[in-house]
Amino acid sequence: MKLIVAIINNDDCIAVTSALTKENYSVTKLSTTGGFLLTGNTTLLIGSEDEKVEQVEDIIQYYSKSRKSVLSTDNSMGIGLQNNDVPPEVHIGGATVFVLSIDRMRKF
Ligand code: 2BA
Repeated sequence: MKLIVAIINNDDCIAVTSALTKENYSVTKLSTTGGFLLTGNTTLLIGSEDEKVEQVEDIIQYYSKSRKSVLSTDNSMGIGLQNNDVPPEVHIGGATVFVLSIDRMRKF
């Protein structure tokens, strides 16, 4: 059993979750914030059998698009934006996916 933790762009959330639920995966959606840009993103939790992890990753990859984000110099934004060494544009990957081994999953 694995727990897949996928950080995706808010704009891809509907497409990714729709595709996963269509394939009968259970998904929990968390509203999260990236620590660097301090802008909203979406974190999905997906419990999956080991042999289905690859299919879940393929779906996430297919529906997640990489983007460029222009950095604001507004000091009210994240601490990362106040660093003069930071380039004016950052590449945001389509999705960042962690796969964790789970001892067991139980539902009561
Ligand atoms: P943020 O932390 O807001 O990062 C947005 C983008 O800014 C990153 O895209 C990366 O291109 C750039 N970036 C992040 N930290 C940086 C730094 N210290 N210096 C220069 N540029 C930096 P992605 O790598 O595609 O990450 C997108 C989002 O995924 C991140 O949003 C964060 O919420 C999450 N994430 C990515 N890697 C992670 C990790 N190793 N652990 C936890 N969360 C991660």
